[in-house]
Amino acid sequence: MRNMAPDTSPGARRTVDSALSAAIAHLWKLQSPEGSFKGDYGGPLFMLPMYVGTAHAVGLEFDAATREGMVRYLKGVQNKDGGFGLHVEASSYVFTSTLCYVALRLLGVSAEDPAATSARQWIRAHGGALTSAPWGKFFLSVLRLYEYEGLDPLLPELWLLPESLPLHPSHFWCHCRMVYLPMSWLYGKKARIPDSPLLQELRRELYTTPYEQIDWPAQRTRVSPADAQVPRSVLILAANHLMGLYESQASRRLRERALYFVLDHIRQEDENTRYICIGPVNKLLHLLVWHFERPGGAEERAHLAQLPEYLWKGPDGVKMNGYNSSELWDTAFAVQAVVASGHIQENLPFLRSAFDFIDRNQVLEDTPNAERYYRHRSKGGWPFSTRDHGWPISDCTAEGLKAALALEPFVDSPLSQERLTDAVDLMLSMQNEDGGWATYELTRGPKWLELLNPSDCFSDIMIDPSYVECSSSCMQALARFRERFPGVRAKEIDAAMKRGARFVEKAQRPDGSWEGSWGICFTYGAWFGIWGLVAAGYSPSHPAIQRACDFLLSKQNPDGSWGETPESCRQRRYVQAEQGQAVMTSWAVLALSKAGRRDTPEVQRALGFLVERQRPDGSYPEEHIAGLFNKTCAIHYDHYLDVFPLWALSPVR
Ligand code: LAN
Repeated sequence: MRNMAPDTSPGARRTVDSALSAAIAHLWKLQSPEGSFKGDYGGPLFMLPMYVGTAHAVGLEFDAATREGMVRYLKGVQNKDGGFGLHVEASSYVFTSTLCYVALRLLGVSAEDPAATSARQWIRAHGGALTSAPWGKFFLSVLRLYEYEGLDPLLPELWLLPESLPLHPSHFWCHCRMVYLPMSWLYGKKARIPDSPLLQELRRELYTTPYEQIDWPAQRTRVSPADAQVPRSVLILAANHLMGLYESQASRRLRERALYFVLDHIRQEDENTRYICIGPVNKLLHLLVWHFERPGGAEERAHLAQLPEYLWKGPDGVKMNGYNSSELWDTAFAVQAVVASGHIQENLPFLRSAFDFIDRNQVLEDTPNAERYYRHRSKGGWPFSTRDHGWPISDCTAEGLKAALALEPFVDSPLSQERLTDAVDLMLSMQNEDGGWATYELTRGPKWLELLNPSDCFSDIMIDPSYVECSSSCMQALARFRERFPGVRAKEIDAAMKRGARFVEKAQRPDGSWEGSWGICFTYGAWFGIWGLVAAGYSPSHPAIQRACDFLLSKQNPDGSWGETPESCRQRRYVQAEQGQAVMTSWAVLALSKAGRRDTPEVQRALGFLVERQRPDGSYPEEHIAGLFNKTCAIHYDHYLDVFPLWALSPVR
């Protein structure tokens, strides 16, 4: 048996302490001049090819270095079988294989290039582009590489339905709503780019039958098993059939009215976000919309000006980031980690500059005509990236508030009580009836709307339900605020905390775990679950917390580490990585430490793993991807390795 007693000898302590100092020194080297942390936010493999396709559609040429960087990136993420995954660690999908193939060809790679040849072989062996998940077929239609009759209808008229119907898009999760908004405009117009010799070649390359002979309507229900992550329900099959009938005799006047309505909402989103848009996909689709609606006009030019915001140049090439940045989120965590380390005085200039970033990026007002454009209020919130982006998120608001409060004693002009209270009011306004918090808005639609998920490859995109992560962050922030301002919103906060705790307890599985939705997966969930309950006043001896610790300990590797893969989220059960991961180990350490187990041999062993893993310069070697969305798509958070081990090594209690 190994000696499990905690090693608290002076030598061992120094190791943790020196690792901590090295991690802090390394972190500040990455701070941007604005005080924030900006990083690579790649991972999904449908974004860059959509970017390239959009650029081609609007006639935007890349300089040689960018083009070469994109090709290098795409070739680097190609799977051994020739295809491309939904994300960098996934098996090949027809959706992303087709789009990446098209992107390579549009970027000037010849059809005979080995990367193109193997991708084409994989695509053709899987039925060609005809079996791609619908977003791929949609994009190909705009590029004239697929026919609109081969798509299930994306009716702009849905927006004209009575708003009281759950089917009205205003009830959808904002990301879903804002992607299908411009899609419905482009579909309603059957917009597509002019033909060209290259497109003719691509139409031959992507299909196993001659393009002219394809029975397009018959392709609507076809999807490769490689792409079909979410089986189509009877409800969506029926809905698509009905919408197909409608589309064949749609009234032109109604279509015009619907398109007018949709375009107005597109314009409002552009203005609210300074042409950044809520996410990467609707950003590209809006650019396409304006390109077709008013070629060369002011809107298209404004969109083009913000387009490079989404590009990331890394050592592996040029990719599209999954958001305009993850700056606020990363900066808020970095601040909290360093404050938890206790190394505050010697790091004041860095912390102050991070504080200024947080200060400058709080959203100070609601969007104009919020109700009309189905927007929740915004005042007081923090977004995931920057104020310009403008969409506050419950947990980003919470983490922004926590960071601002943590720095309050150390800055010259802390945030006013009024601004802090605005953040609290926003969080209170976002608590759902079930006691939990969703991402950007209140839950607006019933659960059964998920049966209408038309994407095949993303799960849980239709509504914005309560999540353990968002709920925990909000509860932690409310608890911190209550400590600081005991008399302010006291009754409301007390009630919110009780309801929040009930939600978090209910979300816990019988085995003591929480399923994470935005990080991988159960270690991420455990961190939020335990921290949320402790914020609500649960003691470490509470059975829910004990169960959570037991679950974590049952998954610890012999070397003290934890490690999961994206399969944990997709399969919704703990899937061990082949070796320990520093980020997941850190989440587990943070969870167990908050549960009063810092001094146990298990946690000490985990700290030993983190110390061992660290490079002499305080950084950590690359490891598995750790972020995720919609159960199936992983996304890379560049600074998680710089922040979470640092936080875990800190004497947090
Ligand atoms: C994000 C990024 C941030 C993330 C957190 C704040 C970390 C999370 O706690 C709440 C959800 C949120 C805001 C989130 C939701 C889904 C996003 C927007 C993304 C993962 C970034 C990209 C992704 C978006 C949906 C990608 C486009 C694809 C669709 C299926 C619409």
